[in-house]
Amino acid sequence: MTSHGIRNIVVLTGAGVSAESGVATFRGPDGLWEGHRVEDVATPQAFARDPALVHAFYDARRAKLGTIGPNAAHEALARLDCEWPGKLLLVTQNVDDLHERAGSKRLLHMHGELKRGWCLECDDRFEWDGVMGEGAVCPACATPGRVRPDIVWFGEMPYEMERIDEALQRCDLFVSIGTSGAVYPAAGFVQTARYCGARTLELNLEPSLASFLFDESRTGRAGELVPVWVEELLSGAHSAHSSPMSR
Ligand code: BJW
Repeated sequence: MTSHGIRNIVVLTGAGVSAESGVATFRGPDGLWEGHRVEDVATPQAFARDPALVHAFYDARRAKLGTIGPNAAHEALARLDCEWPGKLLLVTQNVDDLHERAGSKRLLHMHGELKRGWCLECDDRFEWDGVMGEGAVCPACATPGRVRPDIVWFGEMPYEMERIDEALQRCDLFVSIGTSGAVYPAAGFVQTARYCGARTLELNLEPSLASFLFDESRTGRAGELVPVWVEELLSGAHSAHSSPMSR
């Protein structure tokens, strides 16, 4: 066991962790893309109806990655990854690459990645940089026009659910950072972790839809809260474990 009996940690991040890097969140006041709700562009039906629109949405966001960088929250989580001696899994709902650019290694992208493509002709998945657009040619089978962003849209199964579920079942601490708790299955992770006996901590700009499910909620900017929490944890002073809490 490591500090205060915490050994296994699962961290879930959402759009709020990248907000201070200049990435728009989905459901805030700036949560629209050229007048479209995310639910209108992030579905297989939207892609079938208007592939040019959906490609434009993802091409614009992929292009933006080159103009932004990780912030203090990404860096603190990378420090935790490097220094935490127990098990750690960072599950991000984000499709940007800011966690890996900060240095996180024990990371998975449950909603896919902007910098990956998926060929609907041969089912191969591959790295993708730059514009994809409607005419993209699959690097594996050379078919044009059948490549889509490797992103998990509404109604599709998120990646690595089995691995995430196993990690949630064995974790001692579950921490949710910068997510509204509006989208399942990620919004249900806190319940799985609690049910399996983990302590639960939320770090968010404002109380989320799921705040009442957490042992402790701290409100503020991720760039400020996350480095403080990581320092507490690594120095053995983590309050979500050491202070008495009601459930
Ligand atoms: C800050 C901050 C700062 C701001 N510091 N904090 C009815 C009931 C229940 C479920 C369903 C239902 N009908 C359909 C469903 C299922 C559906 C779903 O949940 N829909 C809801 C809308 C109701 N889910 C799915 O379809 C998923 N698949 C699925 O369920 O498969 C079946 C299954 C069965 C059994 C097991 C497992 C699966 C797929 C969901 C795919 C989500 N895809 C998207 C878009 C693609 C990625 C992309 O284009 O980027 O993923 S939607 C969008 O929402 C994106 C995000 O990853 C996701 C979550 O959003 P997030 O990250 O929480 O962002 P926001 O904007 O909502 O919140 C930001 C937060 O940060 C806010 O709280 C701010 O306050 C805070 N913040 N600045 C700290 N500086």
